[in-house]
Amino acid sequence: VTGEAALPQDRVAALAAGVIAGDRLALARAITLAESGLDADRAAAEALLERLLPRTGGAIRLGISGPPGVGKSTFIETLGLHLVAQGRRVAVLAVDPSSKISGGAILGDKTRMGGLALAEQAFIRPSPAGGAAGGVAPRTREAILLCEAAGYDVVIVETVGVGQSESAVADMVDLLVLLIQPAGGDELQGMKRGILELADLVLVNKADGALADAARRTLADYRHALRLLAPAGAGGGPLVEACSALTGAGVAEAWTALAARHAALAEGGGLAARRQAQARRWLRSELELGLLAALAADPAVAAGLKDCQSRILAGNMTPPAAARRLLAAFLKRARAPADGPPS
Ligand SMILES: Nc1nc2c(ncn2[C@@H]2O[C@H](COP(=O)(O)OP(=O)(O)O)[C@@H](O)[C@H]2O)c(=O)[nH]1
Ligand SMILES: [Mg+2]
Repeated sequence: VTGEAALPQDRVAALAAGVIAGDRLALARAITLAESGLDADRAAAEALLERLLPRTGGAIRLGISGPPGVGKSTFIETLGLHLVAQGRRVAVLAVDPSSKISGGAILGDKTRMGGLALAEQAFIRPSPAGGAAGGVAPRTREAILLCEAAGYDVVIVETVGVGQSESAVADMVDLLVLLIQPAGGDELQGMKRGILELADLVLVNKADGALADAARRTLADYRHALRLLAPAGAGGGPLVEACSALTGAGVAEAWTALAARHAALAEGGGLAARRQAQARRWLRSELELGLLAALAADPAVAAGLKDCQSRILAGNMTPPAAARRLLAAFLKRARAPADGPPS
């Protein structure tokens, strides 16, 4: 018996049935369960995911990244409505970097995806980033799987371009779209090469009205720069296109290009390889997180930490020596389960 707080097996089964039936409320509950920090919820979430796993993997997983204000949410609204009109079912996981409370950005996104939010075949889920590295919620990978089990065939993850967010989101999606602003060439200088190399599609957004000319120039600049980075025929760097999320111009074309890339990846075996590599890194990162949490919760480590810190500050001990001592205390306890409480 594993504690009374755990979600009973029949409730997990009911939740799984709701998700499979495409019930959006059940899906929302399942994601909440996956995001919960409670141990009992974690066990239930894992039981739920285990049931649903055979039904996952069928979606095109799309990451949308770019700096705040570039038009990510507007783009997702326009693209999402286009996809829904084609009969697709679209799930959006919008990671809000700013709000752990019910902050304004989520509200802003809701209004910017107002049309999509009303669509029967769409599901929009804002998630607080919760201080996770890269502005991606820690359980976003599980949320993607849950959306797939619920029958969504396109899952879009919106994230904000702050530091490592591109690599974090690139590691959980099939294709990454990087939105950029129409701007002068000096902006390009500051753009990290690594970010461009992660992207499958670089989209100059806001190619409309007064910004149309600037967008054309930016498009040419990026195409030129990327040709230098990834010479033609060398496995292909990202495509570079322009669009207007506001007017919709170029959005359907962007989707056509993305879908073609996805199909080519799937046919050539690249998609399976990419997802397997992601799963391996996911396992390692879960191990690291679990180990760090166990370390932080360990009373022997906690007891030794203060002492070590003051020795380091007093100049009597080096950080590596302190870390080794604390780890030794931790591992000693871990190897002697009889000392600890029964698990
Ligand atoms: N002119 C123009 N404005 C846009 C376009 N896309 C988004 N915007 C505006 O840019 C602002 C930020 O958009 P939003 O989608 O919230 O950006 P996000 O922070 O990247 O999600 C809003 O005022 C949008 O109306 C576009 O294609 N053209
Ligand atoms: Mg947004």
